[in-house]
Amino acid sequence: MKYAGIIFDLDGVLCSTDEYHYRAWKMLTDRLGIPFDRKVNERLRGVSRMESLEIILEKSVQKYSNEEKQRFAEEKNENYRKLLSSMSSADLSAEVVDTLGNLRAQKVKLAVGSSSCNAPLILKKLELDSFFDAVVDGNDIIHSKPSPEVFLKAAERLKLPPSQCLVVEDAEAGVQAAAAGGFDCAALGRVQQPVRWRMKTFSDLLKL
Ligand code: B16
Ligand code: MG
Repeated sequence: MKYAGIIFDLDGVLCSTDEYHYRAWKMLTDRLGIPFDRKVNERLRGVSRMESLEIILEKSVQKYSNEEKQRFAEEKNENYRKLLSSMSSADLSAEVVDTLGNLRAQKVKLAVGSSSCNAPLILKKLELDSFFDAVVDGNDIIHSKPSPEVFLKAAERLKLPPSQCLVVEDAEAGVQAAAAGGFDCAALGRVQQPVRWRMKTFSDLLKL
């Protein structure tokens, strides 16, 4: 492993909560009669809750007040947390568990860099809450991805410069954030932008 530290995105990288985000927004948009599909959902990856709502409302004929938007964001989050309620360590794939264990054995410092305010709850459910050397999430930052803030804070907590850390992402916003912070990035999934590494599967990290 050529990197001293790895900063993992959470939703869509360590676990499949990206699907729950989609379903939670879909419940809200169906109720409001706003068109919402997986194509729009791709734009929400890595983006904060309120910014996600603004993207969704681009397709709304009706205009809403800030108070209404606040309530919609809360409703989506309630939907999301209900979907998270049955989550457990069984939702972590064996591949992720084995790969994290292997990296830890190689003494690579490991962090989470997520835009989600629900990251502490998810890590607890996955029984990963005391596994990482650092966790930076939506509660710790002012600017969501594509700002590099979340990754810069994670690197700082690992006591490593960005040049020695790899960011692992599934989102265009996350890849942009990594580049803006001076990090190499490994991308999972349908990311279109150029990245240093393209992963087919999580354990590809062990080939770097
Ligand atoms: P919450 P990540 C991001 O997490 C999700 O990709 C994005 O879809 C979501 O809107 C954002 O967290 C905020 O999440 O509503 O739980 O605070 O991919 O950066 O781990
Ligand atoms: Mg993600």
